[in-house]
Amino acid sequence: MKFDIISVFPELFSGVLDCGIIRRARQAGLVDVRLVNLRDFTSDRHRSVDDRPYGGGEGMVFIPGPLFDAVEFCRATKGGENAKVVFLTPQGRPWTQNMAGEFAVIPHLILICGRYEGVDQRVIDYLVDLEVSIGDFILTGGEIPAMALLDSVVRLLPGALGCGESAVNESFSTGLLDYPQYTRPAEYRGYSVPEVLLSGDHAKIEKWRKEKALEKTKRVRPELARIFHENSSAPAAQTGVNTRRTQWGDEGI
Ligand code: 4FV
Repeated sequence: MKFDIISVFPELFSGVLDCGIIRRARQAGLVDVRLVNLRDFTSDRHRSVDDRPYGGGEGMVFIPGPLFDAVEFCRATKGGENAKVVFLTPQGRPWTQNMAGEFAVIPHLILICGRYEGVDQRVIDYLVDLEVSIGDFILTGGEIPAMALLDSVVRLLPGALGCGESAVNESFSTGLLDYPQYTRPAEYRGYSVPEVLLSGDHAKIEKWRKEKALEKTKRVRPELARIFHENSSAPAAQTGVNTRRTQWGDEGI
């Protein structure tokens, strides 16, 4: 899989690319990430990438030229003619685990990281395939959202997660938040691990984990619990909406 990341601060990505699972996936050739400096596509001696908004108002806006040239460069140099262009913006579609799964099969992604008030609308209308948001809050730039997208996709690439890690049965892939995790020591400062987890009775452990996951989901994300309930109670044919069976089967809540 290929990523081109267009940014005025490509140096921000070094830490993310040179550590942990992403570093390993790059070394294993599972993913190829190229950082593209937007200023390399400017034409004036000030290497300007932004200008004042038409119609007045605060702040600055990315001008279209350098972005169009940078995307065409990415498309031209890596056989990326069918690359998908993604703009990270609070006005985008909320990023989800399902989308990470969908993106993990796209051969080539070009990510545009905005700054300031955003980009000229003609970039969005004529260059961008999808606008994506990582949440209803405002950051200083699109770089951190791009890192979140990259990280959540790369870890789903076959072979990216080592033996100790699994992308199956994790939060959101089951439709629920995760159940509580415990490890040694069984007693810490008087705080003990739930007996059931030390019982070795896997059916009882499975049941306890389901209850805990549901309990947490109902408390923290009631809307997810409602969807989980609808999905697991209504027969597949009737719902027709992501009727994937959860890991807990469908004996309902
Ligand atoms: C953002 C988000 C985000 C908005 C102004 C960059 C900033 C600045 N991107 N999900 N939330 N972007 O806050 O994706 O240009």
